[in-house]
Amino acid sequence: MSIVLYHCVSARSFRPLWALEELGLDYELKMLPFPPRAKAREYLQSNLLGTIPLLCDGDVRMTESAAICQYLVTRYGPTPLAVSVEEPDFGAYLNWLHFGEATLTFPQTIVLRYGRLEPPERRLPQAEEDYRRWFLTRLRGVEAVLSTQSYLCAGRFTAADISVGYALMLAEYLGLQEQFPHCVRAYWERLRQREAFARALDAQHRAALEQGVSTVPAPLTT
Ligand SMILES: N[C@@H](CCC(=O)N[C@@H](CS)C(=O)NCC(=O)O)C(=O)O
Repeated sequence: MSIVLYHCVSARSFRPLWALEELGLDYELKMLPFPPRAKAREYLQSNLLGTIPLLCDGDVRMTESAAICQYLVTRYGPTPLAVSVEEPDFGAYLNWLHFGEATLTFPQTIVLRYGRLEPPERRLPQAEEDYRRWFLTRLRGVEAVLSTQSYLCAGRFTAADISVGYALMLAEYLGLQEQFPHCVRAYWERLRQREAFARALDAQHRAALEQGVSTVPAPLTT
């Protein structure tokens, strides 16, 4: 088995895990406690940033979750999960794929860090509130598209939906789902009904138990 994914329960590495399940590929899941930088120091030898995901596929090593999804669906296609250069929605596909991480996930990491992860004396309620609003404002772009279509682009479920879907999953851990616009909430429900999504949840749970790692989702780790 040549694909190895280093993963923490429900962290950004869930994106490639979900993509692997959608593709039906064989892979090895190596579970780490969160954050690995502090709780699995030996991992720094594999990824000096200490972040997850890390995907190893032969000589290929990647550490960006959206890029790994793009790599997997392109490298192991053809699959409807990828949008090809020839399709009219190729640009929209790349835009949503990266929007999921750069625009929708980044502000949530500020909410998480300064609202929960830092010790009480270092928390910043103003930053938490500002970036919560930032995230919800950016969701308007998703709402505009989903008010007229079921998926973000190309008329079908693609890797872009995995990228944005994980941002919505994280938002749920942060208790923001009540503030999702109606069509975004319906979209998120639709995504989580997917069999591959359920398999990914199951795979991370089983692997965590087998490897003696906490099953508490990374965003809820204190
Ligand atoms: N842009 C990267 C971010 C990777 C990242 O920061 N991952 C977080 C988990 S969601 C992490 O490893 N945090 C632990 C740390 O920063 O030490 C991606 O999309 O994969």
